[in-house]
Amino acid sequence: MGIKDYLLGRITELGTIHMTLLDPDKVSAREFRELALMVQEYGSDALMVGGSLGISEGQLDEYLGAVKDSLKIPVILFPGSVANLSRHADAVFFLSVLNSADPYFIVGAQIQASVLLVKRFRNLEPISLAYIIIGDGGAVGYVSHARPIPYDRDDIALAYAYTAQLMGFDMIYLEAGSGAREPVRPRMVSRVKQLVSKPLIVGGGIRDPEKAGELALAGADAVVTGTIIEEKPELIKDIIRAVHEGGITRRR
Ligand code: 1GP
Repeated sequence: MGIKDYLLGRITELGTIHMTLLDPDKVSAREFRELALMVQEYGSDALMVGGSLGISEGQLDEYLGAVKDSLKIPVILFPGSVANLSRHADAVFFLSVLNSADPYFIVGAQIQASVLLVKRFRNLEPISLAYIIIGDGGAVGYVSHARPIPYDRDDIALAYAYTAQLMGFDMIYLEAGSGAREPVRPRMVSRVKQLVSKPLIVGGGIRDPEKAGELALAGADAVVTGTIIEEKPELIKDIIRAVHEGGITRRR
């Protein structure tokens, strides 16, 4: 089974899945391995690997090569640039920053990456992803020249998300930015979810089980956490549980 089908299957089963983002620029190879195995044990549904700055292909190969054989959950690359590809992953979010003001981040990097995917990384399953930057935007918003959508403009987020669906993206990601002071608001998630049927991923600034559960209840198909596992790993088990419980409750 492909990775996209695995994710869709888990979403059907659980309502909302949890994905863990690990940024190789923020942790050592040993910490990366420990954290990856820990979230797998606690029931996170997939590992996303990437970051906006400071990651090379060689580093990705080293980090992923050391843990891949011990992981049963899929590894999905979440690239900050065309240099962030590795044959040791299972899939890649082929992402377009839809609300960037610079065409390079909407389609320019993607045409460069497409050639690499065809010629060098044929084992990576591409999953097309409309990446929509909200609120704070964080490093990714800055680096990708995004014009972040204000936290309270559900109407604009909905317009972007519906556009993404019409354009045929596999999945849609509402991103407040890694380490954002405030996550995407549940009201925005529920408004988007009312009109958009493609899987909706939400991440950025989620630091506790309550907020994670709220976003699942509001309609997120996947909740992503990254920073919290580096800062307070003791919370991650409850966050994963809250996401799954929120999803199951929503579907009742
Ligand atoms: C960033 O949405 C992810 O791309 C995760 O954000 O690091 O704030 O959890 P955090």
